[in-house]
This record gives sequence, C-alpha cells and structure tokens, in this order.
Amino acid sequence: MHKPLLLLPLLLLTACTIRPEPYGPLPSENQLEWQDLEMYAFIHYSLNTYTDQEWGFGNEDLSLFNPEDLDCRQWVKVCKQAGMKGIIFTAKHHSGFCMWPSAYTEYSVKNTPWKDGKGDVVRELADACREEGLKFAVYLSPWDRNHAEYGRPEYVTYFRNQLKELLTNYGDIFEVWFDGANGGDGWYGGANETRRIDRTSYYHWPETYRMVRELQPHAVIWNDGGDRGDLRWVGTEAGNVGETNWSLMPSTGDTPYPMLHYGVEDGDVWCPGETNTSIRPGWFYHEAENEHVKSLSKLMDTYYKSVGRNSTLLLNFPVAPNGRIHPTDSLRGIAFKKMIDEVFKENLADKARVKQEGDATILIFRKPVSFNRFLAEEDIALGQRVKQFTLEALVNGEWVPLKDQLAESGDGLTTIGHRRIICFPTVTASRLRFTVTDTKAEPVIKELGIYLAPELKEP
Ligand code: FUL
Repeated sequence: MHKPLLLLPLLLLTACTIRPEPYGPLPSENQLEWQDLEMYAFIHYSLNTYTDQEWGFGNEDLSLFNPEDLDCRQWVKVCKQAGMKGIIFTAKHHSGFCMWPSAYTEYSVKNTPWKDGKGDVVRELADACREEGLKFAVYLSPWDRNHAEYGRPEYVTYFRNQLKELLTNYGDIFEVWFDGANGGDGWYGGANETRRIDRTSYYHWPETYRMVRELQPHAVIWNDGGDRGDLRWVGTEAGNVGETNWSLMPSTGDTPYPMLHYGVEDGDVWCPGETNTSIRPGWFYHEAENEHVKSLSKLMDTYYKSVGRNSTLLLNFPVAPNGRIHPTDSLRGIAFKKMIDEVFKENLADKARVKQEGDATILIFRKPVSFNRFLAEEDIALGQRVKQFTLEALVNGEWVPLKDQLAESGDGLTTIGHRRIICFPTVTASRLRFTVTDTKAEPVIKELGIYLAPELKEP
C-alpha cells in the first residue's frame, strides 16, 4: 500500500510541497490542454441530411443542398449552453461532399444552390465558434466514396491538399479527426465498385502528421485508421469507456477492442481515450429519430462513464434539414449541462478536516453528511499512477465499503487519471476513508470531492 501524496487546496498547510518525479509515459502539452476540455461537440451535417442516410454513396445530387435557415450561430449557442467547450465538424464525410468550397473538387457546396454556390459552412461555423469562445476542429474522412482516384496514390495527395486547406484557412484547429471507416463500395467517379485499401500503408500517415504539426502545432490528432495519433477511440460508440482506463497504449501494433476500451497499463505512449457518441441513435439527422433523443439519465450515465472515467466526452448533435439543431436535442443538451452543474455545485469535502492515517486519507465531518458521488483527480502531468483504491464511509460507527454503482466488472475501484467519479446510493456518514491500495508510483492526487447528486427527474 502507498500513502497518497495529496496536493489538495484543503491540505495546503500539511501537504508535502516537494513535487515528485514524473513516472512513465507523460502527456504532451496538447494532450493536457485537450483533456481539460472535458466535453466538446461533434456536428454531423452533410448531403446525407437531405437523403436520410448515414453514409452517402458519393453520387448524391448536389441540388439537394439548399438549407433555408442554416444558422451556425444557433449550433454554437446550443453547444455552449450544453457545456461543450468546442465543436468538431464533419467538413467531409465518407460521401466526399465538402462543406467548404475546396479548390480540389467539384463535389462541394460551391456547386449547390445554397447561397448560389458562394457559401462556406466551415467558415461560418469557425467564425461563430470564435465569436462565442468555443474551440473549432475538423473531421475529414479519409475514405471518399466520390473520388475517382480513391485507392490510388493520387487520392492521398488530394486528401492532403484538402487537409491543408482546412488547416490553413480557418484559424486555430484544436483536433483533427481521421475516421477509421475506410474502403468499401462507392461511386468513385462513376466506377461504382468496391475498393479496399491497406490501412497500415495507404495514407502514409507520418507525412500527414508532420503537416498537421507544422500547420496547427496545438492540434491533437485522433486516428482510428492507422498510425497511433494523440488520442484513441474507446472501441464503442455507445458512450462509455472501461472503468479501468489507462491513458497508455503500445506505440506500435494492432489495438484490439480491450486495448481501446481499457487502455494498456504498461503501454509505452500516452494516448488517452476520447468517448464519442451521439445524442440520437444516428450520427446524421433522421426525422424518424426525433422521439429517440437520449434521456437526461442516459446522458448523465454517459458523463460518468466518460469524463468520470479519465476520458473526454465528444457528444454529437446532428443538424436538421432546415439547417438548425432540432429543439428536442437542444433542450436535452441544455438540461444535461444544468444537471452536471447541479450535481457538482457543492464539494462537501470542503467542510471536512483531512487526516492521513497510515495509507489512508480520511475526511472527517463535524456532523454526518449525506453524499452519493466521489471524485478524485491525479496530477496527470506526472503520469498516471493509481491502479486501485477503496472507499469506505463511517456509518453509525462502522466502516461501510462504497461500491461503484455503474461498474460493469467486479474488479473494485480501479484507475483514476484525469478524473474519476464513483456513483453510489446516498450514504450519511461522519467520515470518508480513501485508500490507494495499489499504485505504480507514489500517487499524486490533486483533487478530491464528494457530492450529493439530487434525484434525477426527466424534463
Ligand atoms: C464512424 C463513421 O462511419 C460514422 O458515420 C460517424 O462519422 C462516426 C463518428 O464515425 O466511424
């Protein structure tokens, strides 16, 4: 067992002020900044929105794109009120249709009736984000079902040219998203056939990465299709990462589901998980899904299983054919943020006296308090260290173990990282005991919190 080094404001007087040595692979400045965003939005909007499709084939009629009420400011305001710190936009989805007037293809907004071909959705959104203080990022699908050269080297040049446009003309980009869905049937300039590519070699990712680093030195790279980027997929789009979640991965080799979902304890590079999911069943808008916008409790569950498990939450809001986020999605997103604020409005740990007893940290209350959430944060700039911990509440003179109500395994409480939140039924206790029972190196905890979440009522 290891005595945790607490770097907590409430312990300032007693805490050891010597900063310990970093341990193991460490996050870059970009990864640290990215993790602090905690929640940011995906926006899926394209020609698909007008064909009721999730994946366009690549020959959809350009005249279909003519939104009467497209309003990027509305998207940004909704996302902001939903607690999102940035937006990642589908500049080009698999169909190849470009939401900006790319100089390298005719298959873009420039050949649609919208604004007589003078419009640029990427520009409008990037500007609106900047106005409202949100960060902006791009999703650029490597798979392109429109392009005649897809599968050949010429397409990779085209792909990089497009990326360069996006990274050069729209200000700061905080993340670049390279979707892993790659190769299959498509229109391909009329060939109308199936094309497969070798994910490990076709794109020559290192060269593309060099370009990203040069043009947008503060951007993080998400890539599920080839070489390890800065961030990893968590292996599911359901909105949860493993309760054990290491921000480490092996620098090379395949990454099957368990590695993506739980990270790899002895991985040799820092590669944290980003939890991506949609507020609806689909990524694009479908009228038939208007009744299936995720409930508030589902969204809270998603929050605890992403941000509360050392991950970030990338929550998708689709845009409807009129060019706006549907009111149901907007209201649900806003209710979500309100609920998060409500749950975390008062840290009851602030009222406690803190005592170190052996390996345990004990929070002592003057009189019993009721709570149902526990939060801990490691100082991840020094590496991710804690493997396992326990929580106990002193109830009527007896130590009662607190278990994670949302746990999928019986492994106990494992890993902390950037932020770990444990949910349990309300207890009323005079003390809380937090013990790190297994760790790679001296644990460095920079935040502890306990909260009383109100009972959740669906709006
Ligand atoms: C997937 C894509 O195939 C979906 O259409 C969506 O964009 C999602 C975020 O990633 O791989």
